[in-house]
Parts: sequence; structure tokens; C-alpha cells
Amino acid sequence: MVNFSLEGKVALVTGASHGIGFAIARAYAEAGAKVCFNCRSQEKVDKALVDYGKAGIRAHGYACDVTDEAQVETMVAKIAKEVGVIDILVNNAGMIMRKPMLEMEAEEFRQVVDVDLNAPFIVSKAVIPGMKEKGHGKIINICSMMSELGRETVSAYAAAKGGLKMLTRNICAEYGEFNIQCNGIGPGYIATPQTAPLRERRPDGSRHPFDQFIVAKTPQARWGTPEDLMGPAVFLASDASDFVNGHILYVDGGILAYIGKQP
Ligand code: NAP
Ligand code: GCO
Repeated sequence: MVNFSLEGKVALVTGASHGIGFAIARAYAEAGAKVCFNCRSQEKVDKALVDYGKAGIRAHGYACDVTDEAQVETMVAKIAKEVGVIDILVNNAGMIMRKPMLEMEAEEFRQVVDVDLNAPFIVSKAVIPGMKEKGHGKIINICSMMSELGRETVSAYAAAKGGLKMLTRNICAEYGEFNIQCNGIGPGYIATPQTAPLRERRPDGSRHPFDQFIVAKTPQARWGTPEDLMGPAVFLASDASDFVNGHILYVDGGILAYIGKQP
């Protein structure tokens, strides 16, 4: 029988105080995993722990800036001591800055790349030794439509998410022989705080032009929800995907397959 269970596995989902990360962590708990998450402040960790509790999940929360190698190494060691050696890592923490390149400072570009690309390298590098020792591991990088497509004002984010697609393939290449599978999930446009500005109603109550654009570009004619990502995330974390490696699974309602509705 195909095994989708995560019973007895230790999962770390970064940046999972809410949004996509929270939904993936919830799915993992429901599939039997021990769930760990981080965000940047203890205050946000404490608030998220209440939210996990309300969802019936006993999560383990850690304050950790994923761009800080020392903090990441400390967090991974604490998890190993308090919960167990990590079997499943989801590099979910991310940020976006929407500005035309000519208005973006180089430091701002670096900041986005630091969170969206350097941090998945740092966290993966911290957890792979434990996975090698255990003889198995699952790494899932949260990529994006921008891993494949450009769009005005998101140069740093697209560069980082494109790089994250290739980091995914490189981890597959280097650690596949140790029974570590590294894949990506490429969400389409998902209704979370990150995309709230793109869905805000106009003062006259009409829908945001970008909201209308995305619905026209999506064959399923709707924004995705964090819940749409739960099943794909469980699949890629489970034994059912043991021979899937270096793959980016797009969960986008068909956007990448579609030229867009004729106006
Ligand atoms: P979100 O609402 O912006 O949440 C981002 C999370 O990342 C927050 O919990 C934040 O934690 C955490 N984070 C940011 N920088 C961090 C750092 N330096 N260290 C630790 N945690 C950090 O994002 P979302 O919409 O749920 O998206 C989650 C992931 O999916 C991101 O990688 C995003 O790029 C990707 N994605 C989103 C969409 C979409 O349409 N929403 C589509 C494709 C891909 P704090 O609580 O500390 O701020
Ligand atoms: C944007 C959006 C997108 C989504 C997502 C799409 O400004 O275009 O924020 O980048 O976040 O990455 O897959």
C-alpha cells in the first residue's frame, strides 16, 4: 500500500507562524509528524503556538532568523535534543519586495535574495548531516510562479525563486545517493498576507485590477488557498515520493499551462 503517513517523523517548516507554512505544518501534524516551526520573534512564536493549539496541534516553536547561520545551527541542535533529528525540512520562510529595479537599492535586492535563496541554503546545510546519518530525508523548497516567469516589480524575488529552483536540483544531485529527496512546490497565486496588497478592494469597492488579472490567468478562475498546498506537501514529505527528486511541483490551478482568458 502506498505510504502517505508521516507517523513518527520530525518536520521543520520555516516561517510557519501563518499562511502557507502554517497550512503545511498542519497537514504534517494531521499525517502524524512531530511539527516544528520558526519565525523571527518569540512574541510571534508564542502567538503562533496558541494558533497551533487551537488547531489541536502540539507544535514546537523556535525564534530564529533563517538568514543567520548561527541561529539556524542552534535551532536545529535544539530540535534534535528536544524533538528529534529532522526528517523533513520545508524551506517556506520568505519575503517579497515589489519595486521597479531602477527604484530598488542594491541592499534591498540583497535582503530579498538573503531570505528567499541564501536562507534555504543555510537551513538545508544545517539539516542534511542529520538526514545523511539517518539514511533518509525530505527537503521541500517553496518556489513560485516566479521560478519560471518574470513580472514587473519583483526582480529580486524572481531571481531568488529561480535560484531556489536550481538549488533544489543541486541538492538532489549531491545528496540523492544518501536517500535524500529534494523537491520544490511552486504555488500559484495564493490568498495570504503576502498577496493581500494585490487583492485589496478599490475605494469604489471594485476588485483590484491584479486580482481580476490573476483570476483571468488561472484556468480554475480563482486564487489558491494555503489548504490547496497541503496534499502536495504531504505527498513530497512521505515515502510515496521516494523516487521523486529534483522536481518542482506547481500547484497553480493551471496558470503555467494557460495563455490567459481572452479579454
Ligand atoms: P507570508 O505571509 O509573507 O509569511 C512569510 C513567513 O516567512 C512569515 O511567517 C515570516 O515570519 C517568515 N519569515 C520571513 N523572513 C524570515 C526570516 N528572515 N527568518 C524567519 N522567518 C522569516 O508568506 P506566504 O504567502 O505564507 O508565503 C510563504 C512562502 O510561500 C514564501 O516563501 C513565499 O515566497 C512563497 N509563495 C507564496 C505565494 C503566495 O501567493 N502567497 C506564492 C508562491 C510562493 P515572521 O512571522 O517572523 O515575519
Ligand atoms: C507577486 C506575487 C507572487 C506570488 C507568488 C506567485 O507579486 O507577483 O506576490 O510573486 O507571491 O510568488 O507564485
